[in-house]
Amino acid sequence: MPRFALIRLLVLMLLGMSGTPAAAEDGYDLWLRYRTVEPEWQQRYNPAATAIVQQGESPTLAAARAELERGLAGLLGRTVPAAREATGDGAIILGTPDSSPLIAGLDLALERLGAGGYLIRSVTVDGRRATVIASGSDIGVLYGAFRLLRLIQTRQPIDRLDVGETPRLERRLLNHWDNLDRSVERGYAGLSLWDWQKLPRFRDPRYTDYARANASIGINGAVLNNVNSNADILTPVFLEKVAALADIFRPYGIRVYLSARFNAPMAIGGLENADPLDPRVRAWWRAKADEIYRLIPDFGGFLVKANSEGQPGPQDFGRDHADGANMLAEAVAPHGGIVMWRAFVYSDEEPTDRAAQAYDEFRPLDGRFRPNVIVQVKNGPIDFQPREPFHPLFGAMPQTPLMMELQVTKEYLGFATHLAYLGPMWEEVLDADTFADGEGSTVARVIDGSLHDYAHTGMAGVANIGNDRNWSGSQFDQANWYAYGRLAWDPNLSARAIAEEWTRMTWGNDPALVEPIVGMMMGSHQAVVDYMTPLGLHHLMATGHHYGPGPWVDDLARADWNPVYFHRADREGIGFDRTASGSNSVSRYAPAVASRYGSLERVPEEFLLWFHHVPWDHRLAGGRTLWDEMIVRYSRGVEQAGAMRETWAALAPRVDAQRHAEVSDFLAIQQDEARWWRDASLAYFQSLSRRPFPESYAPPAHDLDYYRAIRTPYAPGN
Ligand code: GCV
Repeated sequence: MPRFALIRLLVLMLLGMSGTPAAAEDGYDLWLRYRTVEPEWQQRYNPAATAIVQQGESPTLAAARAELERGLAGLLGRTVPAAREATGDGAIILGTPDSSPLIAGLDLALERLGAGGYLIRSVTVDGRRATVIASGSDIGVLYGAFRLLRLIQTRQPIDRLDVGETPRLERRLLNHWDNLDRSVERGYAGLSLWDWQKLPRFRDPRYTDYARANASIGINGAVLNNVNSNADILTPVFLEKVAALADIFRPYGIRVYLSARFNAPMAIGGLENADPLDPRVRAWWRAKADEIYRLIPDFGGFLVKANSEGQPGPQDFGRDHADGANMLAEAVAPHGGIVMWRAFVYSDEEPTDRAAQAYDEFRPLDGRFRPNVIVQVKNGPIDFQPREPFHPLFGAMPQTPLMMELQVTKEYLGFATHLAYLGPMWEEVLDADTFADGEGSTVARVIDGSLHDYAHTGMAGVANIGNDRNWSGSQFDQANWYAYGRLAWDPNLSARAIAEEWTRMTWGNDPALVEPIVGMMMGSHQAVVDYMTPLGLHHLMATGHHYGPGPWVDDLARADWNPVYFHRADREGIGFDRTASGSNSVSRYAPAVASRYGSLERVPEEFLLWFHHVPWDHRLAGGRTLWDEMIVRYSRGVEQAGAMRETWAALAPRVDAQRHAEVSDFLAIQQDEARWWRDASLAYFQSLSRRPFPESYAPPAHDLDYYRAIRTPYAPGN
């Protein structure tokens, strides 16, 4: 019997003796479960939560009060009444100085908190002990309410509080790649949440829960439709639906944005061209912006994918990205809107390495964008691969605000069934030093604006949300939504601290639960890298849907769509030479970074094959040959997947049955697919390296033809 099965059996026997675990849950409540705290904590919290005192009224303050009522009722197991005045000890007083005389009287110096910032402090009001949640803005109060609840959810004391926080980034957005027919590009969690057919009349209560979840982590904007966009979203019929969603999200501080199709003036406007310098085209966009703002006064602005993967753009009319972005920026500027112009571009006419193309196209445009344009750059230079070095544009555009785009949905990391917590991957890129302005010029400092004094700052996360009951397609993918929001609030947070916070709120506070779950999460990203693309390999997946391995693929129309283009394996070695002897895309980094990445001796091993073509027998720092090291890493990834399964099996007594079973099944899928990735990849690479497997490492279960013949045409998300 395999070890995990044995553990599971033992656990079930144990359960038989000790009763059943907590009631079934399906994950709908996310990290806002508000399950009742243990009696000793109830006793500690009770005196500090006797009433919820709110003076003044607004939809956002009402949302804050409602969340406190709901959260405290669940956590403390009793109703905490709402009141207008604090009449005894233990009131929670929330509001702004403008709306609450009580808060105005406390003289809290809230001016120093920036937009959305809040203060939670234990105070005495007229001799009575109270906790104040105060902010200069209603939305700050809502963020503070969620924070107080989080303190209780994670079992922190709340009797002597002095917590102040302000989001470090201005725009903290989700990008939904949702189509108007409710399919979701790279979505693994069911259909789009937006039920366009029934909007605007039917306002699904789930929209409010979506807004609550986002507000709880500080997300303040949502781009509702796919960047591969359909111009119909800009027609009056759809704008009414968009306005309905905007109305629902507004109390939660979430503004809506839309992906604009660049040739919309032709597609829905009857114009003959979409040239950004044509006065009729400019007038069309201005009128369209006016129409949108009449319906949605706080509309955030446009996101644009242009001249990339077949999308129309200014280059179709002989213009450049700045011309295109500035035209849209001009249209939304009078209303306070912004344009997020994506730098994910690569051209089929361009013979240079894809890793250099965005840099080569955008860097010369630095300083040419209007002030309300932000250029949106993916974390790495290729395309959300399991691991990429940071994008060389970070640090290279001091006069243009850059925001970072992360992919929360796991297109290249095992869809929703593989457990891969992405916090460590994002932390790695945020901590990377661009050396743009000497040592310490981290990517985090580029995007929080402190390095180049940007007028706008932001982060975008490609959402992993759909209409599955558990929202994200799996219980653990909720952690990626959560971690994304927390890092967008503060890019300096640690991935481990976020994992712990999320675990406590999502699974429970028992250390016997928290430690193993956080341990699994923290090792999970490296495990996926190991069994899919170790040592800097990238873009090895099957075509189209990107499900499963396809390192042998060499027949696609464009060279740089083929895995063989990226790994360049042959009889001699493997890897993409991006140094001066190859594509030289390493030269796009600042000299200190370029010299490190460009040196075979000094390049970090995790990026070895990203930057270098290396002979199979090259010895790595640990003493193994490259070929042997690849086998060790691929195998290590599979072992780690198995270890996660065992860890999880042992947690059965401490986790509700439904969620436990779902995660167990998914981990089994992950282990099988990890083996598939390892075996298929190594069978293929061995056909080129012609080297044996080191002793004690099993060869692939099947021959190469077997893996090459696997077809999965109906894999989701395509
Ligand atoms: C929305 C990758 C994905 C595409 C996606 C594109 C992008 O190529 O596979 O589905 O398109 O990135 O970010 O624009």
